[in-house]
Amino acid sequence: MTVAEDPVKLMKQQVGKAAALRVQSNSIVGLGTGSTTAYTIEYLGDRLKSGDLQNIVGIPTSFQAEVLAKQYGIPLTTLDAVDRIDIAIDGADEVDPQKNLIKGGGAAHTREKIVDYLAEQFIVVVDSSKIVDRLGSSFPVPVEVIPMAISPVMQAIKKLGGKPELRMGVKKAGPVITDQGNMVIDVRFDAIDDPANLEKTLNNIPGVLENGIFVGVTDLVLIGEVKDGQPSV
Ligand code: ABF
Repeated sequence: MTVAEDPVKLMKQQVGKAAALRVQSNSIVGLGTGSTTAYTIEYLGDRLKSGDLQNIVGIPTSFQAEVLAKQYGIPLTTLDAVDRIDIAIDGADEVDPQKNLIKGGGAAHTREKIVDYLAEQFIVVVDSSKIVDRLGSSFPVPVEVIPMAISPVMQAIKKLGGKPELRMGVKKAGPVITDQGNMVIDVRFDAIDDPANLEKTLNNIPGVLENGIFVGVTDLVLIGEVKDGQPSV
């Protein structure tokens, strides 16, 4: 008996593959984090193996992306060794009509923002559930915070009208720790009318390293969806 493939998984594979097909040989590629971008990384490895793609190097946006890239045979480099990033491909948690994003569900938004903003072309790969009319509708804003500043940062966020919650690990055994050794506060806002201003305001709070609001940086959004049980991009 054949087991039907999960349509959501198939859709993530399709949209991740569609992004990978946009990478040209001799490129420096920002490698994003998350389950959708994982398929992009896998397919870039397949293209290298088949000879369809030559001579690319990746800049990972997280330890997870680094491990996947090594697993699929993508050579890696660092920002010290390159003078440009040709294309970055990454996931997102929310995308608004202006292509502004909330990212950071994977607690990787600090390195993602560095790489994604440097890229000549930044492509976002999402499933249709991530598309919103206004940021903050369904996903909180992740804020990476230096551990010693958790309490004052939470107080400052409450004064802004946010509802902060320290992100705990899978079994709530303790807080999530980022690749930088910091913690993440997830902040719900009733309405984010000016994401550009909120991004700056949050990052100006002493103790905040970076938040997951990405404004005016996305060049292309590839949206996967499942129609009649079939994935499409
Ligand atoms: C990462 O990908 C995060 O910024 C974002 O939260 C996540 C989305 O992951 P998925 O593709 O698994 O939905 O870039």
